[in-house]
Amino acid sequence: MSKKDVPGIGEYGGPAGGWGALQAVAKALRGEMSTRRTTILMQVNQPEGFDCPGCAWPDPREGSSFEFCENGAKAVSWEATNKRVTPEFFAKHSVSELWGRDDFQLEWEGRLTHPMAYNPDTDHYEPVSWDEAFRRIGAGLRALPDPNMAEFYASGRASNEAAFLYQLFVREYGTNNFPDCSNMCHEATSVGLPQAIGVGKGTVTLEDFDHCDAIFSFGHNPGTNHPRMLGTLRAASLRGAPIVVFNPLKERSLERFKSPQHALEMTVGKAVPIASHYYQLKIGGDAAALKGMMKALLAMDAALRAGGAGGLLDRDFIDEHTLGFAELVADLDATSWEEIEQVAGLSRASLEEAAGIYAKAKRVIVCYGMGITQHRHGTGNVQQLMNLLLLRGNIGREGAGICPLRGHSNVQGDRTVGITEIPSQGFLNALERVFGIKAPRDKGHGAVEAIEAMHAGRARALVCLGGNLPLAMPDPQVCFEAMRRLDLSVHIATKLNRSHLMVCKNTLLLPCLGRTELDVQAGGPQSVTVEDSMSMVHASRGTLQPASPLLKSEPAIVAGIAKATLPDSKIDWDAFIADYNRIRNAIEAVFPDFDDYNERVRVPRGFRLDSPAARREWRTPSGKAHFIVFDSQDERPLARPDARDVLVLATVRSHDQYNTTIYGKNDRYRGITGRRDVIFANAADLAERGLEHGDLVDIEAVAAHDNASEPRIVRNFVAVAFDIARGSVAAYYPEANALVALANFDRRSGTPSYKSVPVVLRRAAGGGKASHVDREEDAAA
Ligand SMILES: Nc1nc2c(c(=O)[nH]1)N[C@H]1C(S)=C(S)[C@@H](COP(=O)(O)OP(=O)(O)OC[C@H]3O[C@@H](n4cnc5c(=O)[nH]c(N)nc54)[C@H](O)[C@@H]3O)O[C@H]1N2
Ligand SMILES: Nc1nc2c(c(=O)[nH]1)N[C@H]1C(S)=C(S)[C@@H](COP(=O)(O)OP(=O)(O)OC[C@H]3O[C@@H](n4cnc5c(=O)[nH]c(N)nc54)[C@H](O)[C@@H]3O)O[C@H]1N2
Ligand SMILES: [Mo]
Repeated sequence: MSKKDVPGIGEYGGPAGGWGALQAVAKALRGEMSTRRTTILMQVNQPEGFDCPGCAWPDPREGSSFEFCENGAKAVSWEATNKRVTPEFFAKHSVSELWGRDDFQLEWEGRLTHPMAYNPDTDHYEPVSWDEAFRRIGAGLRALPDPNMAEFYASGRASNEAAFLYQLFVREYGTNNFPDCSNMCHEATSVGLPQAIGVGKGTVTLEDFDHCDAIFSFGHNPGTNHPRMLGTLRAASLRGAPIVVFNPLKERSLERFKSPQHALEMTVGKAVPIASHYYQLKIGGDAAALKGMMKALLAMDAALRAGGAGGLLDRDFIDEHTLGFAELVADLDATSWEEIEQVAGLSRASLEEAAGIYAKAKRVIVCYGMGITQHRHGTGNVQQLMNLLLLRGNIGREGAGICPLRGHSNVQGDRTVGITEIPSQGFLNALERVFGIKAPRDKGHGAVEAIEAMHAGRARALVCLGGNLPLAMPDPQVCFEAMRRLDLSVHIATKLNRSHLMVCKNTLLLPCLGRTELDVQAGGPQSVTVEDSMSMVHASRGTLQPASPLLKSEPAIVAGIAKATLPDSKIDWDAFIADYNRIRNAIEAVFPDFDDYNERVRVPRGFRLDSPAARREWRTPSGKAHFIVFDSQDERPLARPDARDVLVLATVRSHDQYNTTIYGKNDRYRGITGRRDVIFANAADLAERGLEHGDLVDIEAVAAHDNASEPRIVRNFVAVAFDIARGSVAAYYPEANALVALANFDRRSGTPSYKSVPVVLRRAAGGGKASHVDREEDAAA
């Protein structure tokens, strides 16, 4: 069957960006906002405006006055929509009825307007006053015999101010149970990098991209997930800097890009190529590929030195700044090329070629995303990237360093201000000193542990500062049940999502202001602050009239819960809410890096938090940077020993989604229209199984150590022949989450192995081909 014969599946011939992106912006806006409100797009990522609630890519220091992208426009219009979910809506629709709708339809209904409480007798959400909502939450939390029986989730949109107050309240209440979206995302970075270089964040600035001689990109899809990065990659490509991509899928935005910000390119010009080299390694092949590159480097270095020339490793840097080089060399010597080629799915010649590009470049930046972290050995993967950089001293100097592409727009800031289940003792001491509270010292729960505790009845209450926890986590079978077993669940949210429908005895839904909206408190209009992927902290101030007069800001809701839960609190919550400058002063009192916070954040574009590693100061116990050996090269998942014809599945994002938020059912750059029930596979892998493009297939997970009582199967997905490495398949998150076992995560960081699920494909029980497609539901483009 040819591609065009399957409904909703075709071929996208163009570059990333281009007119398609502009059309998509126009369409997203038409669908959601009045014309008056669309002018707010002019304020996205401007010094006087608000931070885009999309990705965490930084804003340029100067220049572009129109810093938003297609997917930023979708994120903004989705929040600034004219549609409303009112008490009348909930009176009309029971929770059971709403459960029958899909995730797209739930959020599409619009913004929440009123605090609501679930009534189990009627199966409806009913309006409550804020005071009553806070009273119920306070009573529920106080009723627990142990504060460690409550879980406090945070998604990465919350501002520094909201997140700081949240952790302050929770620690005064008495627990470090902070499952957060970082646990599912860059935790492998937060754990892996401090061991290697003493900080858990990236070390480069946006300006470094202007000076680097080569960029290596591992496992991220910028055209969809951080589109403003394409402008940066485009500039590097035009300068002639090689861009070397390691990705099992051919992602269009990594191949070529037509910038909507450049008129000539749009009208007559050609698209700019992005990748100079595109290596389609197997899913789970990164550690092997990196070991291959490093092995090749060592060989080249030895050959040069044998010939009397200086080598190509930075020996001075290695001697002065690092430990562990000899162990790394021993590990690379012990790793055979056969193994490397087999696991990576790349030839020795191509890895030597990549190593040659690396060796030739004086200054190298390595960028990476979820294709690196969401594996059984995600932490090990991150550390291999760092090893590669350390070999030539590619850190702590202009144009060189590591660049993790962070997820949510303020996920990095939330961590900085204390959302973590493993707080340092120094930080807890500071909280005690500044606020006179007694901070809990035990390690708290991360996301996997929180779900396990809820499922086992050890945790009885859950508060969610945003997000969609049970949909974002693996194993919906377990997560959904865990939610329903609680005594108290509280959701602070902008829009209705499925987690709100997993109700328990006492469930409250609290509507909050979004980034785009005016936040007026007793002391006047307030700004909040956020930190981007490159540690730049800046202010964000919304300007739109709130979606409902009843909305409260996230900091105000946290303060309301705190006052109702802790009548003897040592903290003056009302003073914090009247003027957020006071929250920032408190942050400054706890974290020395934030000195003069209120002054420095008023400068357009804000200030950069110090990164010692970027100055070659290593805050590790030894005071050195560390090469860290990963004594396998196999990050691939373990399949059940009896499983045959196993493929490795990565769950990925489409172009029309923001995590569990589905804007529409298209994935333009991958040629998909109006559907999400697809699995991308290599045509040869399909043929080997007697399948072809367009067939309906069932996908069964066959992970080892999975103790599911029922087989994990999703049914009737459409097989799509795609340019993807042999042995690798991909499907969308969250639809494919039913295949991911909660037990399969990186033991070092707790990050679920969303990108490495061993699966088998079978013709669907009923057989057949893809037929219809849900066209009416593609709200975006
Ligand atoms: N519009 C939009 N923007 C977003 C988001 C969104 O959903 N929508 N989400 C935000 C969040 S929270 C995050 S964390 C980021 C996510 O941004 P990304 O990290 O780009 O996220 P994914 O879509 O999961 O894509 C991962 C990429 O990894 C590749 N990959 C899969 N397995 C492997 C592997 O084993 N090795 C390698 N080298 N590559 C692999 C896939 O082919 C894909 O191109 O984006 C943020 N920005
Ligand atoms: N299979 C698979 N699963 C994954 C991943 C994957 O690649 N594959 N990626 C993982 C990653 S990287 C992440 S970060 C997680 C994401 O997990 P989460 O952060 O929990 O999920 P989101 O989908 O971003 O949350 C969306 C909801 O946030 C609420 N919201 C939106 N804006 C605001 C706001 O301003 N304030 C408040 N209070 N609420 C708001 C809305 O109600 C919306 O429904 O998912 C993880 N899950
Ligand atoms: Mo993320």
